[in-house]
Formats: sequence, C-alpha cells, structure tokens
Amino acid sequence: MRRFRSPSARVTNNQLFVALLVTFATGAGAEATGSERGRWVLIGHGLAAAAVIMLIPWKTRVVRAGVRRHRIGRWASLTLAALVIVTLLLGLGYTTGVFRSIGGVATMWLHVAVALALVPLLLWHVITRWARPRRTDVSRRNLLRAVVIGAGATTAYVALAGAITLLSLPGARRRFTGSYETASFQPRDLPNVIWLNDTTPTVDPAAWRLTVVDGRGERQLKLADLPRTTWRATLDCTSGWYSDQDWSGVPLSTLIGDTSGGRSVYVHSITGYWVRLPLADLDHLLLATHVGGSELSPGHGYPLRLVAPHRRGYWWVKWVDRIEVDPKPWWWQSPFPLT
Ligand SMILES: Nc1nc2c(c(=O)[nH]1)N[C@H]1C(S)=C(S)[C@@H](COP(=O)(O)O)O[C@H]1N2
Ligand SMILES: [Mo]
Repeated sequence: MRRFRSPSARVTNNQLFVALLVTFATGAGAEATGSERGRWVLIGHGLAAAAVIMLIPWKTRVVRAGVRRHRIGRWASLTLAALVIVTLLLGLGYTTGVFRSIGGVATMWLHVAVALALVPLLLWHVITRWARPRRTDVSRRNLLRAVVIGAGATTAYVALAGAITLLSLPGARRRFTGSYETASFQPRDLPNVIWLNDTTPTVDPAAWRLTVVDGRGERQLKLADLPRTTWRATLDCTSGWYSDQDWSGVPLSTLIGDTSGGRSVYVHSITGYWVRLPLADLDHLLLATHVGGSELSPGHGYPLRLVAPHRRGYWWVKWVDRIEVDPKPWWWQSPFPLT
C-alpha cells in the first residue's frame, strides 16, 4: 500500500533530516577540533541545531497526523522525538552554562551520549518512513521556506549568543571549542579523564623505559635521560572543560632524529591506548614528565605523557612507553577513542 504523504509533510521531514545530519556532522567536528581554525564548525553546529528547533512546529503537525496513522513503531518514533528534544536541551544547558552537570555528570557527556543513542532510532525511522523527494519539492515556495528557516535559525543563534553575553551567563566564558576553564595553573585540581577500558597503571620508575623507534633504529631511554623544557599549553577535553598548565619535558623532535620512510608518529601507552599523529606535528609535541613544576601524578600520566597543543585531550596519551616513526598515515585510526 502506498502511504500518502502531503507535499508539505515530505518537505518538512526531508528538511529536518538534512538539519539533523548537519547537526551530527558538525557535532562530531566540534569534538574533533582543537584549533581556532575549527571555530566555524562550532558555529555551524549551533546554526544547524537552531534549524532543527525552527522545524519543530512544522514537524509537530506531521507527527499529529502520523500518530493516528502509524500504529506500529509509534512509540519508537515518539521516543526518538523525545531524545532529540533532550539532546537539544542538554546542548542549550551546556552552551548557556545554566546546567553544566547533572548528578555529577558533565552535561557535555550526556549531550553526546543521548545524541549517539538516538542514531539507530533515527536511521530506523528514516528508512521505514522514507518518502523520496520529488522534483516538485524544489518549488519557489519550498525554497522560500528553507530561506525562512535559515534566517530564523541565524537570528535565534545570534539572539542566544547575545543573551548569554548580556546576562553574563557562565556560557560567555567558554573557549572557542565550547569548553569551560577548570583549574588552570592548579594541576592538583586538574580533572582526571580515563576511558572505560583503561586504568591508572602503577609504574616503577627504576624499571620504566621509553622505547624510541625511528630511522636510526630502536633505543631505550631511562627517565633520568630525558632533558626538560617547559611549554604552556591548554588541555581541552571533549567532555567540556579546558585547563592551561605549564608542562615540562622533552620535545618529541629532540628524541626522533630520522623520520625517513615514516608518515606519522605513533605514541603508545602502557595501558594499550595509542594515537597516530602527522609527522608535520613533530615540532609541536612534548613528552611531559612534570606539570606546574611537579612530577606528574599517577592519574595524569606518571611518568610520561604526551602534550599536544591545539589538539583535544584524547590525543594527550598518558603513561607513554613507546614512540615510533610509522609508515602508516596518521588518519589510519578511529577518529575518536571508542571506549
Ligand atoms: N592512556 C590514556 N591516555 C589518555 C586517556 C586515557 O584514557 N588513557 N584519556 C585522554 C583524555 S580523553 C583526556 S581529556 C586526557 C585527560 O588528561 P588528565 O586526566 O591528565 O586531565 O588524557 C588523555 N590521555
Ligand atoms: Mo577527553
């Protein structure tokens, strides 16, 4: 049986789907970026989310009609709608700073978790209800509607940003990544972020060695072999906080001499955690033994951790035991740590 779709319902659904796709893509991009150049991704995320909000009144009409017709999967669809609204509210709570944590959990984690949870439901919903766009959907009227939504979203975005500043909400003090400052130059209060399948290892400094593999071969260094210089750098976690600290240790470029045959630098932790960075980053990476003049604490990576300025926290591998010039390209890895 062919399901009836009014042209306006079809257009609303497709516009909402596009807005959601852009919101997802820019959301992932916002979590990945750690440099000023990536600022537009965050602005795009806000605009796309505002477009989703703009479409809610239109979608409500479609939902009202749909709830009567689609008995099967009705609850799943309404759950999806609820999850989208919860994600929007969590995002707004975090952006404004009105609720930065809920029950001790950073709102940013919850925002991401709920957004990821709704993906399978959204895919199911779109696949089972798909109505192919028609040529007639590209009409003057519908284009005008898209323009209205775009203009409305921009206005809403600018108004919210203005309100955050005017009311001096906590959100006004966020970094361009959206993160809030935490414990700058107070390393003792620095939050601890460890992924699910990692635990803080106990390291015997006498037995610990750093293995360095480059074009000249493999060698082992002791903790006492490592020279020390100090860099000021911002650790910015995707869970929504950042912290400025003075990190001391050895620049990677001091340890790695010969990069021939390599395309990336592989940095490995005792826990098994690892990242691959572009060779071009070599001059901008530090292996720190100290923060704020004191030895790293076990939770923050003792005896050695990577400091990767302008990269988000998940690149800052803790408890490093091996660095290697790698023939594989840096992008040959999961874009985010998975657990
Ligand atoms: N080995 C290892 N390194 C790691 C992590 C981890 O789970 N395991 N977490 C990363 C993340 S997501 C962040 S934000 C920073 C947090 O560093 P901190 O705990 O010193 O604040 O370490 C990074 N390095
Ligand atoms: Mo993080």
